[in-house]
Amino acid sequence: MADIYKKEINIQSYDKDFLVNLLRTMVSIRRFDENLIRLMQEGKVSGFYHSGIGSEGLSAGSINMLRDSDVIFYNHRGCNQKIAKGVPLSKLYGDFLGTTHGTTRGLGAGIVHSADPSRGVLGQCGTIGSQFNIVVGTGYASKVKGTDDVSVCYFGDGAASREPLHGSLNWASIYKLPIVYICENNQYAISSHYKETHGIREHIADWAYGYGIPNYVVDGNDVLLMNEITKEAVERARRGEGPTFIEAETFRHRGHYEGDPYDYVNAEELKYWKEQRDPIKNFKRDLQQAGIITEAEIDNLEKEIQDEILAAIELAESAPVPGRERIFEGLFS
Ligand SMILES: Cc1ncc(C[n+]2csc(CCOP(=O)(O)OP(=O)(O)O)c2C)c(N)n1
Repeated sequence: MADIYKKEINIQSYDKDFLVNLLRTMVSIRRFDENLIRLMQEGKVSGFYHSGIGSEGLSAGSINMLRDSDVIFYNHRGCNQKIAKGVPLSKLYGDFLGTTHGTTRGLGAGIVHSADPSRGVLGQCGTIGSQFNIVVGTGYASKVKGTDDVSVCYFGDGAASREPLHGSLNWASIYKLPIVYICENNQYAISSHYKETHGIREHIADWAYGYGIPNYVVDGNDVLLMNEITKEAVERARRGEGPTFIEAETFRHRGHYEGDPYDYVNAEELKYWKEQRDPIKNFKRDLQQAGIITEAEIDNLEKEIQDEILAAIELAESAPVPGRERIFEGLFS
């Protein structure tokens, strides 16, 4: 059975800049998302969008220790992860607006195809769970090249019900690959609760136990706890000791996609996660209670981030859409 990860967190033992940076990342992620939804409502962005509001702590806490040469495979709710890995906000907006400012320079990226190899963001696949196969390749490449680069693979509870997870865990275990598996368990895959669709004993992380991989369940909305567990897993991978499986518990504040009525979720439960378990609200409270940051400093940070976002949107929007000469770009004859 998976271990429930617990650690005494003394907020005073962290450096103030480190803590404020975590808060900055979380707030940037949320404001990015809210402003993107606004652009959708204004008719400027079309297609499906899977909002990551509610799980900012999970992404911010598990990426800040990574280097550019460490690779992440984000999931379809993964703007959170791309922002935490340092992909510029304007480039992500460019991907949604379809302009040449985007990471794919307007070739139709949306949420699942943006890529920024210089920061270890290699892109994604349309079918959920495809990253389980690819991460074995990047993990193996680190081993063959003799680097200590780590690959971090994000996926939802729904994706975890797909069979490629098992092949991936088996290989990662046999070859002691430097991979950190992070299951973002927000409990639902579209409208199915994970307990209805998984043959697990209790936790999804229990599966990794069967492959001899250290496995933990953690409160993914506690950014510092998330940071501690991932740091341990990343250090372990860098030392050549192999993969770790982290199941991070969270909840999405919005429906599966923008437009989903979200009526399959109990209203009281949703209210509880929004009011009691919001990662940003709770972290702000902890920082203030510990005397690390004042309300005025938080207000300034919020304003700075909103200005940054508006400037990013303007930059992305003012770029042109790609011309038809790009249509064959990237195709082989
Ligand atoms: C192989 C495959 N099956 C189904 C889909 C359609 N689909 C996209 S997201 C999704 C639910 C994923 O749930 P989960 O992994 O729990 O992530 P969450 O949306 O809850 O964050 C499904 C069924 C897909 N993209 N690929």
